[in-house]
Amino acid sequence: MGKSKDVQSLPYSYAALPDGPGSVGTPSPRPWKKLVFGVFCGFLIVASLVAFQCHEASSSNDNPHSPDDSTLPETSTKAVPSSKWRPVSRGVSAGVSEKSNKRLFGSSVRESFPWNNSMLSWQRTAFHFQPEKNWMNDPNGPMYYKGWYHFFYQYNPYGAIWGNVIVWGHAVSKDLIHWLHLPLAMVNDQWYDSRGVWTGSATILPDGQVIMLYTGSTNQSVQVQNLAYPADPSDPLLIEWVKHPGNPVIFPPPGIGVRDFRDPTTAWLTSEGKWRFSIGSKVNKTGITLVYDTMDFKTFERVEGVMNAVPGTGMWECVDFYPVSTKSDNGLDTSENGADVRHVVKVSLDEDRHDYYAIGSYDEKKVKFVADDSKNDVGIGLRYDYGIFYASKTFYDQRTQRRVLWGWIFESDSEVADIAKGWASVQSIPRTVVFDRKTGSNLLQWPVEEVDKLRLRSKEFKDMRAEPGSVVPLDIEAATQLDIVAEFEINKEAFEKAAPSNSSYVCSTSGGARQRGALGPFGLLVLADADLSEYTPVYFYVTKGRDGNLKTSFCSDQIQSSVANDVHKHIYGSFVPVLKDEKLSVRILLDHSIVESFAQGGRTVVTSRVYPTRAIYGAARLFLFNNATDATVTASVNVWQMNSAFIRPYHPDQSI
Ligand code: DQQ
Repeated sequence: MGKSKDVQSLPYSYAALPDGPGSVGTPSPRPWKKLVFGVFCGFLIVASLVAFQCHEASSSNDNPHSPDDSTLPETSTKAVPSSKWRPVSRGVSAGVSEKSNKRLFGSSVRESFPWNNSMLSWQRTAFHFQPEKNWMNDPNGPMYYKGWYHFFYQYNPYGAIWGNVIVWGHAVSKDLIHWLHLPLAMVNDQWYDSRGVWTGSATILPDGQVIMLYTGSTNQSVQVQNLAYPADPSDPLLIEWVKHPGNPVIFPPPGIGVRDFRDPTTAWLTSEGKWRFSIGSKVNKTGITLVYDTMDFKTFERVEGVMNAVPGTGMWECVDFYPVSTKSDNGLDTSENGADVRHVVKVSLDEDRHDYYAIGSYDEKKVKFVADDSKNDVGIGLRYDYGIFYASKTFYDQRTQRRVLWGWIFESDSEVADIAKGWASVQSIPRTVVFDRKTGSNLLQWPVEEVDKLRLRSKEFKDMRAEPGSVVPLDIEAATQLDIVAEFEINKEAFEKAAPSNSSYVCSTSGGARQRGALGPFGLLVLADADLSEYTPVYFYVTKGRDGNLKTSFCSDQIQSSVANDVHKHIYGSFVPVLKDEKLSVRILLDHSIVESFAQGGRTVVTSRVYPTRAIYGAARLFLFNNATDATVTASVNVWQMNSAFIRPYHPDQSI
């Protein structure tokens, strides 16, 4: 019927490439349905909330489209602004960027929230990878070997903070979801890694041999590169590791700071048969990739110059370099090159703890990477994730011909709370990474398909209509372990009526989900309690430019996520490309304190950590919301309850 059809002819800001699937086929129109009972209930809630808002509405409303009668209430405890937090100096003094949570300072926030055991226990995730206890950070050396996925990670065996010492934890899985914890793979038992067995990558040679290259922080805190091998390559679990007797194999070269030389990549083959890899560094404020060649992983030759450099970006940690296919969604082995291949360089910026990537060309002869779009060069443009996601690493999964991405999701609560709960950090759901053949300018990330095996019962809410300023409860049995897939459409009249504007919408600074505009925000409230004293909106916000084109932002707002005063409360997000004829779509993996959200098939991803105190266990609820002033939103939402994954220690006598 009318409204869905209207949506198809809207002036999108992004045009599909001529042969892109975005330009063929049209979404089948959905008939408008009568209001469901839930919507009616929603209006009742809205009515009460609007009344509530009379007292609570923010007075700092400077958006001409935004009356201060937001549907969404403000929690009674104000968020502590980021300026009230200062870093803990532990990482920096050890020659690496700040790894721990910032600490609150200022007298007004000295007293932390009275967290109790039940609140803290609830935060532990059910299907994201975590060690049994203590601190974890970067993913290291992921690979598929003899029928097992191997995952290594930076780990403090002595506590829930970065420091003491960092060694390599190790776990294996048949499906990237259920994990067996193995003994530590490598500990700091040599002078060249006594201050830390830091990040590294695996390379599988054509004969099946595994080479692990990693950074050691020496007894003098010099960053050197080392080799390790499986002690018994016939053991599919690779339980024992030996360090190369000739370690360290590479020292910081002249002109490079001894604490600015870390995290070797997986090696790739050149056409001359040499193995090549990169190590991140910086010169003054310019982030750089140093390159080394080797024939035999015994002697190494520094390639003059750098593969790429971007001024002003600072130290590049955890560089990743890999090819993507422009013709297929299959992943490519790291050594692939040639026609229909683009290359990706990813860096983890020490300065702001975000992972940035660029797509471009790699010239093997000149040993140079050039980004396709210099404005979106590495470190200044696209990010994997606009929330919390750092020190990531991909590997080529030869079992399924896909490239899989892991990222470290750190905490955004206080270190005191981490110590109380006995653990800190989770890993992202492993994500497949492919080149977006529709836009031609970004990657797509998507949870590996094995995640779907955790789906239990589902409940579908079709064609839910959310009027401007409404909150609609989605009646599900429980709301803490969910896989949510939702699509949204806005009525065409609202687009036409919306006043064009030059002002841009920026998730982090435009007021969050309570700030109303003509065409947004709308989306879902996750981890909400029935009274909406706590809630986390994951939402779209559409604006109309002076050229008449629409621009869409995708955001996740932590401001009202918890009444606790000692957790970070940011608004994350970014622009998301929406092609002609595409509906707005999102998939959210909600797993206790982690909310991982993928918009438009994974073009823009936002991961956040959330620490509610009331919207937990059976009290957690899910709502559809539309806080736009003019747009009417039609949403279809499918919600699966998610099973817990088995993530437990391996016992040597168990059969595998
Ligand atoms: N983490 C490791 C370093 C790396 C950093 C130390 C990134 O090798 O640069 O734990 O988070």
